[in-house]
Amino acid sequence: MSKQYWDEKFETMNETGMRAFQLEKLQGTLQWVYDKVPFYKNAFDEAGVKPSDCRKLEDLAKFPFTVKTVLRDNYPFGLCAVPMSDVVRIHASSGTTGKPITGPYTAADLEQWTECMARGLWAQEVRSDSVFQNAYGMGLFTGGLGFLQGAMRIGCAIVPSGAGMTERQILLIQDFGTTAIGCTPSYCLTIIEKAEKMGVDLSKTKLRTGHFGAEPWSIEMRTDIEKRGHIHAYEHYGLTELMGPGVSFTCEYYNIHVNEDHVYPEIVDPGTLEPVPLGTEGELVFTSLQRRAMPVIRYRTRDICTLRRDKCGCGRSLITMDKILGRTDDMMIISGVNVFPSQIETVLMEFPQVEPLYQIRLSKKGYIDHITVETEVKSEVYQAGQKSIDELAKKVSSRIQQVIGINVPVIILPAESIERSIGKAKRVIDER
Ligand code: DLL
Repeated sequence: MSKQYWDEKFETMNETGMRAFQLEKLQGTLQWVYDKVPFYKNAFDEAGVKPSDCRKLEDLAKFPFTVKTVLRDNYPFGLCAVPMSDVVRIHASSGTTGKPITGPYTAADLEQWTECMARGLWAQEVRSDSVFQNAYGMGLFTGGLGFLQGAMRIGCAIVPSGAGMTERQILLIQDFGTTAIGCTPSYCLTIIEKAEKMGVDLSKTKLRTGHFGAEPWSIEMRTDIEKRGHIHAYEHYGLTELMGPGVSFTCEYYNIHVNEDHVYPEIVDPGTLEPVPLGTEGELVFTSLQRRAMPVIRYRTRDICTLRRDKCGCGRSLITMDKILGRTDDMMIISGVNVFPSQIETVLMEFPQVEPLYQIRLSKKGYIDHITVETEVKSEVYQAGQKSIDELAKKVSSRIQQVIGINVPVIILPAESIERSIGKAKRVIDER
């Protein structure tokens, strides 16, 4: 029988032990950035704090936040704490606006990242006899190589298919006996849809698990993927600024465990920026505990989330985070109501006739912001004619009104009109 945990010591450490470990690493990291990175020295001095002021974990709240613009302003290596001779890899996030965010790693940073990835994949049934099809984008994006390293560490057979060429992905699943696939959830849906069109029954293949992440997705979408793909859908969360994927992972109970011996999480109220108690929703903030090339201190992720320290059936004591509700950047304020795309997705997915292919279009009519939801539906609805299309659109719209409290016109688009995702799906089209 194979071991239950990849790294039992840390995955099942009691809270007192974990906090002591975190404090020691945190003190070391604060001193490291203070000594090595002028930006942090200035920021700490300005805030009137010294690394030695951090005597308990709660003292971290005295230290200033780091925000994305700081990373952009210091592009490419202004926040790097080691000489280039100690850097062995540089990743970057594509970033939709402006310059990318860089992620340099020392050899030790890479090693830790690999361990975090192996830990997550192991918790998700990946073993040395697995065939892992890695359909994350390979390259500067941290997804591809992050999953490659973790799967390599476990020693499974890796199929580095990369993102795209969907028909070929399906052939590989069939011919290579893929048991596990890694990609974004929206790309998995693209693959499932293509398999259905090709008449390939995925339940007849060896595929059993999916390892999804890099974008928000609702529980309803996860259920849809599990049903249509005949797999257990696991999740990974992470960001380039911290290491990439490997920050947290789901166990068999769908709880998202944070690798809190490597990253220290906090939730702050996005308005007041004060830390909030466990169980309260807010903005997720992370401090790296062990990285050397580019640690981040109190990095505001803009991801909206809740942390919990509930007992999990898997036996891991690592703190858990809820599914990400969305990013503060993606939050729309419609008629004074805060709405995240994932909330709209949840309502859409209540309707079995609706495909998980949708877009939210924001436009301006005069001074007023206007929102419409465009979605594709199952072929039966199109075949039944315009009347049933209109009826469905009305029903979905009134359900959105009921659940979210705003009037959102729903437009049913002809089949194949929404672009299929191979990476992170673009849900919001802002024409304002
Ligand atoms: O997306 C790293 C990653 C790759 C994670 C593969 C998981 C799997 P970035 O491109 O820097 O890094 O984007 C980071 O993506 O702040 C979240 O807003 C979002 N994100 C990542 N994972 C999830 C998830 C990678 N599981 C940003 N659920 C983050 C919701 C996610 N959002």
